[in-house]
Amino acid sequence: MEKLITLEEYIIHAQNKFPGATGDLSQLLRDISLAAKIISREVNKAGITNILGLEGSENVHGESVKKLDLFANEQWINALSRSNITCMVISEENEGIVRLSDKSGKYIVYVDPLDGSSNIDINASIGSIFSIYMRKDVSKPLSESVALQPGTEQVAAGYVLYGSSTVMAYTTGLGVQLFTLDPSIGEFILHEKKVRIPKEGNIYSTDEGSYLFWDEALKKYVKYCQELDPSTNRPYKARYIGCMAADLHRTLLQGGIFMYPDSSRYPNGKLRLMYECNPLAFIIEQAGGKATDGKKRIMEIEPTEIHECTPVYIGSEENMKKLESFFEG
Ligand code: AHM
Ligand code: MG
Repeated sequence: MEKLITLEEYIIHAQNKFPGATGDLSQLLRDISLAAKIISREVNKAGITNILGLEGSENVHGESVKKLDLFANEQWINALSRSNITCMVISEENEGIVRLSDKSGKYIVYVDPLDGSSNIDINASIGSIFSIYMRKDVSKPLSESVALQPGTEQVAAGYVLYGSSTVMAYTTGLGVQLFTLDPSIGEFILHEKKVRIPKEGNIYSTDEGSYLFWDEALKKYVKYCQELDPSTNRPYKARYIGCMAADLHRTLLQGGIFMYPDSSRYPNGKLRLMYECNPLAFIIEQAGGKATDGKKRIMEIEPTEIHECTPVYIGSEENMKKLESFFEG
């Protein structure tokens, strides 16, 4: 029988390859996995404990907040406060930065604690997305500007998907590792090392109901995806879960393209640069794919606000090249 490797074991093994490593990032990833396990447990029993449903308040973007969003946010902040290595957290659910008790912590963590929250009430997949940066200058007081770094500076990033099973994918810049939670023993078990996204896929993923609001080039590209041409595997399939972490997990494993464009309805797109697009761009690039805002690499965007939105096109190399050829005209 093949030996099972837990996330804990894998992290220690990876850390041992770097003789000078302090172990702080390893500890941070362990803390994150604790938040993931607690949220996973709660997501699974959400229906029974009546935790589902609207909380009644609105988040900083004017969207209604559900109970599970608040619970997940709390779990993330608690987990990140455990080890005194994170100085601040920026969460989709908090308008400003959240300063943690140890102001000397060397990491800054961005998180979308419960991505795809409109899926909560229908028992469809939801996720958490995280992105970790170094605090560059410890002498500077903690502020939004300290947290604003381009995605290329990410030290690690990943997501947890609460689907038919709970999976966690992360990267520290050395490929993407994928783990599956075995709830019977409460451990994430290594599922795949150095995951590679297929070079090309035949799935496109976008909210096509917004077609009328799109630019002509995107309309033409989506029509291209729907044309009949067996030599290029077309027509593609359309798949859209409405949870970016879930749509990206499928894209990572099966290839294809995910798009949340700018449009006359959302001039800057709807998805958040710092805790949705950058971390998932890091994952997809590490797996051999590409991520852009239609013009430039997502991870090279210089952020100006912690909650800013960006259009995003992300997926397999060949699908992205094709899309770009439509955008270039
Ligand atoms: P959320 O983080 O508030 O749940 O919103 C982000 C989600 C993404 O996961 C998903 O890709 C997108 O919103 C779906 O938006 P839409 O309903 O406009 O298609
Ligand atoms: Mg989200």
